[in-house]
Amino acid sequence: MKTLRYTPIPASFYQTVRDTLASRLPAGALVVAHANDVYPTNADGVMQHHQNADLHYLTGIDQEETVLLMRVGENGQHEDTLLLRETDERIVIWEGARLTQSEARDISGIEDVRWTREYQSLIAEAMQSVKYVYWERDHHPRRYTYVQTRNERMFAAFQANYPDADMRSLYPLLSEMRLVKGEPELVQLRKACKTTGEGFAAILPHIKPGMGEWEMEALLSCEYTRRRSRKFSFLPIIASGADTCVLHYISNHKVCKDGDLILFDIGAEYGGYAGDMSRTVPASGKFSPRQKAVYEAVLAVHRYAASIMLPGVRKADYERRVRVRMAQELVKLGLLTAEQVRQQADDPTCVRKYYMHSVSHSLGLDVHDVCPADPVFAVGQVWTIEPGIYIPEENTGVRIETDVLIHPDGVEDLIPDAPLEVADIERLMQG
Ligand SMILES: [Mn+2]
Repeated sequence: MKTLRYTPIPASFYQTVRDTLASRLPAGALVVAHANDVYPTNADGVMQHHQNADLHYLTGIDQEETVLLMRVGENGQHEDTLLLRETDERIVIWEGARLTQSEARDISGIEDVRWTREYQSLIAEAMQSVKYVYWERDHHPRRYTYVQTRNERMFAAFQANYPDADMRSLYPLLSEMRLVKGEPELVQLRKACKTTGEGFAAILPHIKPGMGEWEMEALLSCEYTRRRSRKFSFLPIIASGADTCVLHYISNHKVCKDGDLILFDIGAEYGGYAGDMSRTVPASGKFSPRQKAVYEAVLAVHRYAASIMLPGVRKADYERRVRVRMAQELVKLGLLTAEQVRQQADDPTCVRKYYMHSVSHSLGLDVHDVCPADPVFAVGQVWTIEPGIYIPEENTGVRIETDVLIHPDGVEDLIPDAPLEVADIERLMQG
């Protein structure tokens, strides 16, 4: 595809996704999903476009102002229409090529591709026979924003025009579908994860005391971009010294010092899919005995978590068991007393003093991907595993994070190229 940096998923996958969605919708349903807006900065500036994940999942089209309309009939039959931003010579000269109708057809597998100016008339025509309207909504449990998305704005405009329409959300269905990854999605995710780990391993030998966190960010950006990633999958955290204990540190402005730990929480995107990895390394290339003890404790908890992430396990129970394991390590490190832990034997929430986040989130088109209220692990799901111990009084924070795919008998590490063991990290940094 001449306009894409990445190799796209075959159109047959998106056709299957739409078939599955339609088979779960009642006859008489209309599906509406809009692209995300291009967000403004100031003056005539804009941010890099980031596609709506549901629209990407249903069509593969990564372009602003795109709309998917699906009309569902009996027995899961469906007629799909894709609306594209009309391209013209002026747009080609100033912004570069946009998808032609035939390119969009090839990517999405949708035969009926039109320009967006037909949107209102197509909606009006559909509404003569439609019984239910399933709109793209985002009900992620941790979503919080003042900004109205394009889908929300179009939803409000639609409701003003059709106040009696039976409006429903696509979110429950799509989040259930997106949680289990299809084979073609795994190709993209593997590439995102491989890029994330390989890029990190490539810069590790160059890290020395006196280096700026921003310089490490620059090296990583180079390694990711040359592997055809279009951006970091989230703002990279490169935190040295005391800031290893700041969970969402992103200013990356300090110079790392001899004796510091450096915590990387980084990811490359590929084809819209996100990698997400954390590693903690000593600036000097050698862990101090205490740093090594904390590191080994986090690694032990990481191994334990990976060993109990099995199909059929409730995530809430998994998180609780990881806290039980973490409590043992915190006692060994002298951070909690055995007595404190004994009082909360079933669920030692006292670990939150040093380990305050959860251990896993799902991963896919979004870094914190779709997640039902009470998820149960299943084959084909992709999760992070990221325990951490943060001791501000010692300027010591360690997080170790891998991305894993759940198989029937256990998990597969999707980032095998980034070192995990103390000896491997030290060898790579000193070599
Ligand atoms: Mn993560």
